[in-house]
Amino acid sequence: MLNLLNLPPEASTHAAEIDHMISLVHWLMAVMFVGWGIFFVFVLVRFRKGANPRASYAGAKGKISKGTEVAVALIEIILLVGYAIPAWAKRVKELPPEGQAVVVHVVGEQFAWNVHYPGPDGKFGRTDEKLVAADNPLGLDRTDPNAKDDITTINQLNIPVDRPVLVYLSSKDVIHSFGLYEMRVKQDAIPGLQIPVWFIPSVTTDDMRKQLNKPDFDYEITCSQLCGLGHFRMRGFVTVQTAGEYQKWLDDQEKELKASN
Ligand SMILES: [Cu+2]
Repeated sequence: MLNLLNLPPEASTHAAEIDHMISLVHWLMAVMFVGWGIFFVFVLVRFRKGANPRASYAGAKGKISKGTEVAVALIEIILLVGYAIPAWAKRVKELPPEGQAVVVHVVGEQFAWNVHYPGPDGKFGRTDEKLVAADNPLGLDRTDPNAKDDITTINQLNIPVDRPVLVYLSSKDVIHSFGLYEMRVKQDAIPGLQIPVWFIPSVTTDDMRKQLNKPDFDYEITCSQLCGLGHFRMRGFVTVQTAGEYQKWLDDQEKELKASN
């Protein structure tokens, strides 16, 4: 089924589980589509006017229809209780401990993704909407001691492979949706709320390029919620790196920040 669905490659530890669920739901839909289709044709023939000049007011008497309805309901309950609810509990309700995870803030706006790293001190600096300007889209208060080393990027999220990444999502204007297809991550970004979403990337960008044999492949952040006229160009990139490469990237950002001060 998954081959037929032609889903993007899997690049997070929970992706296979999500795909398994998608596959099961599609199998159920496929069986029901074919089943109901056959039943529809059967009914057209069986109850044609020529064979039934007078309508029957009693309705169907067979047990098959009730049996199928119960079976479909049971399968749906199994999918919900056995797969969807446990997956939700594990994926959404439980967060990785912040000490182990890479924590970033991502703020959507029309039409870009602002990324905020806490810097070497691990503390996010204060942000204030009054400070928002063209060169400070996050409204970061650089006079705050915690903000001095904070790294910010636009449309570029660098993360290390095989470590939990905990993203706190919010939005400056309208509802956006943070979609990382290869990671099987999708979460709305809502103004006034800070919503956590987490995953463990399992394949670096370089390895994925080799795997797909596409040297210019990049993981993307897609806005998955129609958010305005520029929605189509609200597109960011995710670079999944080895621990060493990621540390080097952070150091480079830090150097750049110091140089600009
Ligand atoms: Cu958007």
